Amino acid sequence: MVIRGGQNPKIKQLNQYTEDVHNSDARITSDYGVRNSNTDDWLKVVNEDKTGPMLLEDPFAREKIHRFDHERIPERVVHARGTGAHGTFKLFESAEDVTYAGVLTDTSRETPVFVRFSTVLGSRGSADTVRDVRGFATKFYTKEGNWDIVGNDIPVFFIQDAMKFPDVIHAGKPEPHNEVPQAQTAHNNFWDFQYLHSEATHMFMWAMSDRGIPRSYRMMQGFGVNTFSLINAKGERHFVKFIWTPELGVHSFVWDEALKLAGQDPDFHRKDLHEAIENGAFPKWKFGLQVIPEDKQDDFDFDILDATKVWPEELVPIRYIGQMELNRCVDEFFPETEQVAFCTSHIVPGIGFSDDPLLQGRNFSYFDTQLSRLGINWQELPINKPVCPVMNHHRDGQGRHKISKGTVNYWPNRFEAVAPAKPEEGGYVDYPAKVAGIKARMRSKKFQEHFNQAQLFYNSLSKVEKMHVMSALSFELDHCEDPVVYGRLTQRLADIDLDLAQTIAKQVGAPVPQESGRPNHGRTAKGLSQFDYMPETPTILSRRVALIIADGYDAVAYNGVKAALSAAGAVPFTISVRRSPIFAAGEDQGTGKGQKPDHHLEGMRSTMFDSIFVPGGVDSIATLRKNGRALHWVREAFGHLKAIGATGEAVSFVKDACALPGLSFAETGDVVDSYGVVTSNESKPESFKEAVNLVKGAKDFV
Ligand code: HDE
Repeated sequence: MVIRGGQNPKIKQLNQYTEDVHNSDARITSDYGVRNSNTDDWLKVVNEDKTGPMLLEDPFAREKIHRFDHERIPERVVHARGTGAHGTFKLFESAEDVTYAGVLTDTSRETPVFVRFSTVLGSRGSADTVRDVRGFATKFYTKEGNWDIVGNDIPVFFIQDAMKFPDVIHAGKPEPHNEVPQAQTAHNNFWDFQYLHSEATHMFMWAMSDRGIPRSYRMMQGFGVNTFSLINAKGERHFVKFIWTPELGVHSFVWDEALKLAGQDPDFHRKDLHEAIENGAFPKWKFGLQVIPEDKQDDFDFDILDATKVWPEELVPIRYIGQMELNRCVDEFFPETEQVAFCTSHIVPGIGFSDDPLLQGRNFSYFDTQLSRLGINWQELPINKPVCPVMNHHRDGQGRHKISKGTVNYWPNRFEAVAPAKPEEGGYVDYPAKVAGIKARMRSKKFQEHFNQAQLFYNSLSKVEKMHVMSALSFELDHCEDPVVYGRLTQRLADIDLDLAQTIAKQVGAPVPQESGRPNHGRTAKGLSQFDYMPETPTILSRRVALIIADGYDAVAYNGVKAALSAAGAVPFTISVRRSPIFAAGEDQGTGKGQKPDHHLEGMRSTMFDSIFVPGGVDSIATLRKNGRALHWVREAFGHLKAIGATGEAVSFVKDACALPGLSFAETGDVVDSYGVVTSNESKPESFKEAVNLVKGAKDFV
């Protein structure tokens, strides 16, 4: 059953524009309403053979072709590939000490939201699982107007000043001469730029970490990145950063999985979000604030307006005050996910900007880009329309929907019609910040320091995360043919950590740096490693587990594990050699119903699942042993550090498939946990529970 969650005011508003194609007795009409009796043949002058020239006068044919010719709008210049969902935001603690924004103070409210997740560099048809930063853009439809947090899954950015944005994006996008590569940072121009802009060092370390290849949009953090401000009822200002932390914990792929999935299932993340929501496993994020009072803004060794820096949690703790749940998929992709338009400049009373030079530029850019994507009346499109009243003297422009009745369209007017709101009526009041200075193209002194936090980030990673950064950098630089590019970048790594630089230099064939550019300060901070964001209680919720069987499988083990998985909220899939029914040991193939698998072994790959389980059964295992793809499934899952369960005859099958010298699984019938593999020679209920617990063990999902 499809669960349609979230009957909030925004959904009710959208329903006015929604028509149900399936439950309608309507007939096809032209766009001007005339019923159409033939949608397949263009009007022609025909001879006896029923052939002849087509007539341009045919309004139905021309309308159909014209509509088709104009279906495409420009894709987003960045973040073109994405997917979205509706949900609600609920506050559990009022932040009235720092803001008077209703959405952050009224704990009785449920604010409708729309979230769009995205990659950055790829075009609209590119793969989901590429190494890239992920966009995490949220539109809150508040009672005081729309508020957008247009964030990423990484808390810092490549550049400090918005004027550099076209350069960083040109350098990352496909190269101009051959439009290669698609959705990749692994090329000369990207790394050339990174070296030439030392301010990008911190961010590229994040992008090369596991954060660049999230397991799911549901398992990543979101950061507003820029510094905004909050104003409270007393008129005091605090600087603020916004943070989303997922209830499921922060998890990633290993690179080999991500690479393979990009070909095997380019829509993996899109489908993952959709399936979870349709199955009722609504993803949730805690919403947090990091707040700095105005008079403390100079207390740090970094500039709090510099978007290439984090505010370490030890210095500025995160205060979680709310929760967002995504509970409804879109009805149609284009009018909702493609036409949704975010603007950093969309803020509501009680929230303000800061002088963060990246934010100031973004405030200009987002509105501007919507003009070329959607036209001047883009805020009237259903998905962008606020749920509160919108009234003003703006008029006309392409695609205007609204009809404003009356004789005046300016203010002031003799009727005093549609007047500005007073502050007590909720009118937006700008914070009276003092500004003085000279006109100059400059950045503050603290903006010049670019390496402290790159070191802090690297130092704070676990050993395995550091290894992943190393292999990511070696992969990327191996794809750069220009020795100037990989040689220079390797030198840059010595500004972070000498061991890192030397390892990469050897790997990619660059001159090996002998000295650190600057000694590693050795400091660490919490909240940077993904291990700091394991779920509070390990959970298997919404994880995909493949049960691999063939004819003659052990039904007790199969049914036991399947039931245990479903009970724990995981999603079991049965995979076999064919998709027609499979018969259990002892089941009569003539009279038995068999078990219809969800997929066959060739249709899917182990990469599409979080864990696999192989029940025993003499004949089943004999068949799987002879099946190269089945062996590959198990071996590949093992290589990707996934939890594997096996019972009975499957124990030795799994052991042989993994074929690693020195790896010993218990042959005694006891349950063991060895390299993430749980086996039992008997199909005992404890082993099913153990298998489920192992899958839950968050360590196996890092
Ligand atoms: Fe964006 N960015 N950006 N960006 N950005 C766009 O706006 C831009 C930046 C982010 O799902 C564009 O509507 C400039 C930081 C997301 O629709 C464009 C600068 C962060 C999305 C644009 C930045 C982001 C965009 C393209 C440097 C993380 C997708 C289409 C000053 C905090 C939103 C569009 C969606 C999209 C400009 C930097 C996140 C061109 C000039 C930093 C999640 O306006």
